[in-house]
Amino acid sequence: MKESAVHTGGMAGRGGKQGGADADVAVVGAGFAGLYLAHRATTLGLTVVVLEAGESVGGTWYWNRYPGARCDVESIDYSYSFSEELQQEWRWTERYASQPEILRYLNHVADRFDLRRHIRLNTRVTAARFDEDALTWTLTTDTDETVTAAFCVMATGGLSVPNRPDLPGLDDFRGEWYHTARWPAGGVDLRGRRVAVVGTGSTGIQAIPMIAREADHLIVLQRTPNFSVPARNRPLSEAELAKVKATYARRRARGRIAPSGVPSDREPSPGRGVPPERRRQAYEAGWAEGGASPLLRAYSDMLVDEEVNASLADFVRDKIGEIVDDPATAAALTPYGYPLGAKRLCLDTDYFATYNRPNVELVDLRKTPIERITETGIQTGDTLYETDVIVFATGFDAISGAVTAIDVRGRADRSLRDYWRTGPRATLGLMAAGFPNLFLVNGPGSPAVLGNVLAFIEHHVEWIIDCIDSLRRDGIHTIESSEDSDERWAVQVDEIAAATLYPKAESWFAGANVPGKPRRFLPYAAGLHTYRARCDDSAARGYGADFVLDHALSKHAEKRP
Ligand code: N01
Repeated sequence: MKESAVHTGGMAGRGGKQGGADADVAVVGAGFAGLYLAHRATTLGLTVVVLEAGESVGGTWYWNRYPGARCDVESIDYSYSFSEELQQEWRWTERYASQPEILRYLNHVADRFDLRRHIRLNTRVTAARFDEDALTWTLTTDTDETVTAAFCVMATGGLSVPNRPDLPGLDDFRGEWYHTARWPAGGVDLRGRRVAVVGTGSTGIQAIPMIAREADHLIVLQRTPNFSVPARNRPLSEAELAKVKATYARRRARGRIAPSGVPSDREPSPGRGVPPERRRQAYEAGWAEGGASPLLRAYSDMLVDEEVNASLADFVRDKIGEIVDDPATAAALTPYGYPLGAKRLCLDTDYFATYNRPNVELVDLRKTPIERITETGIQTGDTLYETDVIVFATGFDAISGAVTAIDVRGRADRSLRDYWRTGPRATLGLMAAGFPNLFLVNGPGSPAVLGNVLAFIEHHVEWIIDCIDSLRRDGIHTIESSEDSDERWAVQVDEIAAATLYPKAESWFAGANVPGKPRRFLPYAAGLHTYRARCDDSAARGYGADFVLDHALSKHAEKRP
């Protein structure tokens, strides 16, 4: 067993109720959230241990190294805003940063703020158990190391547990297969090889054009066609960056109160009643500009009004027809049956044009589903597609999957997996009943993934650490939600979603992509601005309106002689 680091200072070091713990705060995950948690906590004098399964910091940007991986929110916004010095000194090279560049940035942050001393790499947390006597969390890891802390924060990422389809015969496959979220660090040489990609979500749509350039032959196996719009990625000029940096703080402040966490210069008005020709002009301008926001925010009612949404969906369908040469392939690639944006809108570089290449073939799995994997390829209803490499771009057990992958036990041995069996729920998306002092970053019931995740992460980290700091100053040992408040919040999240077009798609937002996962729309869809105000109000009122404070301690104290 490795020796646990012993920290001084903070709550643990001051010999309070939770004084025997290794740290005040244990953090699971060293991605964007985990790094900022470590920084924010230590700045306030708390001690922190961050446990990370990967061999480097980076979280999702460490694991997702597939060809073409890059962010789909502009780099200047998809980055930390907490440090003016950091945002002034870092230079993003492209409008949408690539995975290697984002990983370099995260490593820079770890060094710049001296965070590595709090982080244990190559350490996967397998279980977390609340000790009702000591009022501490004990985290067990795959290295046999244990860490105890007064507070535990799950910074495990909303998209970190790969969803690999359970296809019969995969073990017999004599070629190689990879999930995009576990792409080998050294890359995969696809030159001269036959490659099959399963899945056409954001990941597949980024990877397919890159793989097509390298592979001898590429077969794309598509179950559901997706809406995708041009990213129009490009290098960022010095002049452009200087302009952003001159007023960066103001831009960030606007992002913090924007519904999607992405700052916008204009407030859209409703599209209903706008003549079709004017709408089309707006869409043409958005298509030319590139990115999701110019189209999704062309009108304020885009995600609530079916008719307005259909006008944009038709526009994108027409574009697909114009780009793809073969009419049958274009038809197979054209999405129908769900509103645009109800699944996350994909951004691409040459995705649809890739199907004009002679070495690329599209298989429509709605007509002939995959039956099995054979020794040499993929067998659908009528054809065996022989291949050397299979790439699964099949997504994630999203939002709740990384937390339930850990055996989390709260009061009276309550299992989080069991508690969430009928659907993940957590008050304000931050805490689940029976799990005192356990916080979730971007958990179910928070905006989670509906916009600029960086803005959501920074908000959660600040709220959580400020909460811990406030409890510490007030001498409160535990905070937790109740089943009633979890359910009330989940109902509110459902009601908000029901007023939008989101539930009209079968998506991972509601767990639809993982067989057996309970269906419940997980993200809070009323926007970051509303959510932030609600969380701030809870804090301003001392947390007691939403959470139970010190309950464990008093209950425990009553039992004491
Ligand atoms: O996953 P997805 P993703 N047989 O679930 C198909 C973020 N992200 O990794 O739609 C055949 O969207 C599935 O088909 P269907 C971003 O938030 C961000 O692409 O279920 N096919 C679908 O086509 C994104 O939304 C960036 O019918 C199967 C695909 O696999 C989220 O990650 C980049 C199948 C999965 O699509 C997830 O995107 C990339 C099966 N058994 C990703 N199972 C950035 O730019 C699944 N599929 C930041």
